Amino acid sequence: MNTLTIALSKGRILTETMPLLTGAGIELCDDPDSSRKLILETRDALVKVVIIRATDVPTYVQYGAADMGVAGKDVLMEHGGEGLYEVLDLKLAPCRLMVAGKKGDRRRNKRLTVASKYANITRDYFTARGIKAEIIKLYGSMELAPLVGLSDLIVDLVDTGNTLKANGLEPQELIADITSRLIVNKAAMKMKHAQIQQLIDRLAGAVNRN
Ligand code: PRT
Ligand code: MG
Repeated sequence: MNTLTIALSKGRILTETMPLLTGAGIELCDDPDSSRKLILETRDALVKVVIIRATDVPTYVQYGAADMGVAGKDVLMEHGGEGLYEVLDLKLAPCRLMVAGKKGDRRRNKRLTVASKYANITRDYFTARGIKAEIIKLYGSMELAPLVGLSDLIVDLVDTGNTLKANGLEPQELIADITSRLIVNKAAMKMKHAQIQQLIDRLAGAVNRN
């Protein structure tokens, strides 16, 4: 039997994935919320969990540093999906990836600027619609950009819509419905097929019971 490494990110992905892993028979030895370890052992000596930044999960899986991982569809779309399979919709952390702008402001400047941490998705979205847009890459607090004149629009995740509303913004166009997905390294899928398939099946069972 081979070792299996699963990449997860702290925050909502870890919180929401934990019960599914437990349902699939994988239990962590340490409490991930209090532990500062980046590699967590499980009760199964062959299965380890690594804790990394959400946007780094596809990269670890792509290069085989982790065999599998859990990432939001937003993060996967932005990464592009090279070197990995998206094998299961875990139906966790649902939200919408949207274009948003100042409330009531539907003007489209000739030179449109859009701020987002999803630079690739944003570029593809506007290009596909024949709209020339300058993309400004940010790493957080996108909602601020239109308020201080950095951009006309933003592309960001929306759940309740409260964050947009609190900043005088409104959702304007839906780019994609988002949930968390289970991803698997392409080579690992071949080399460790039986083990990985068994875990996928167990997780699928846990998703259906969730
Ligand atoms: O925080 P960090 O920079 O380390 O990484 P991260 O922000 O990528 O991680 P995390 O844990 O915040 O998000 C992980 C994944 O959760 C995302 O990739 C999404 O797939 C998913 N998810 C689901 C969300 C939300 N819902 C969400 N609402 N991620 C972020 N948000 C943020 C959104 O960016 C905005 O700032 O919440 C705010 C909007 O929420 P509402 O309810 O006010 O609309
Ligand atoms: Mg965050």
